[in-house]
Amino acid sequence: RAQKGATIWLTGLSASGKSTIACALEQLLLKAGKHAYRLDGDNIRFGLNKDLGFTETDRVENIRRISEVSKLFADSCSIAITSFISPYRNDRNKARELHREANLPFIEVYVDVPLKVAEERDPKGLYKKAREGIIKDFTGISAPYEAPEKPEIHIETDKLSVEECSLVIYDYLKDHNLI
Ligand code: GGZ
Repeated sequence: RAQKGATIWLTGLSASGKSTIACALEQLLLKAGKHAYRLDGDNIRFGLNKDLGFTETDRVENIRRISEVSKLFADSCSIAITSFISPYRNDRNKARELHREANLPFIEVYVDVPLKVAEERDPKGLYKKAREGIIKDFTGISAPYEAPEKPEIHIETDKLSVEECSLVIYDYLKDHNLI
């Protein structure tokens, strides 16, 4: 039987590990011969969404467009892996609803890390700049992050390795007959 599609929706703070886990998961899926495609800041925020910034209105629109695009990938029998902060519960629920209406699986993954740990990692120095007020509206510092209440998968990236995190998602897909 041909592969079904699905969207794996990663959500979490900056520096939580979303992109790294998305890459590792994509590799696992490709090695298993599955179609997978990552949507992230590099291919969305610099292209389709380059007109958008980080105000609440812009983030809502960012996530709305990504929801529609991921749905198209899932509909084309690919596994879409999105890695965006997606800080608002309402926007993630709308993405879920969009998939539900189209009868496409939607797996919300809460990439959970304590703010303190994300701030210590600070790979791009953005938290430091946010604390100094150089970057405004920074998620976790000066803009909200609404944690998922009932995600399909909850991973704590300060407790598991990248490989373990990606395997948790991969095993979930297998167990639910999605790959
Ligand atoms: C949060 C910001 C901001 C502000 C720039 N707030 O760690 P990164 O650098 O590589 O990932 C973050 C990315 C967040 O973009 P998203 O499209 O995922 O956000 S959202 O879902 O909320 O629309 C960070 C960088 O962009 N960045 N300014 N103010 N993150």
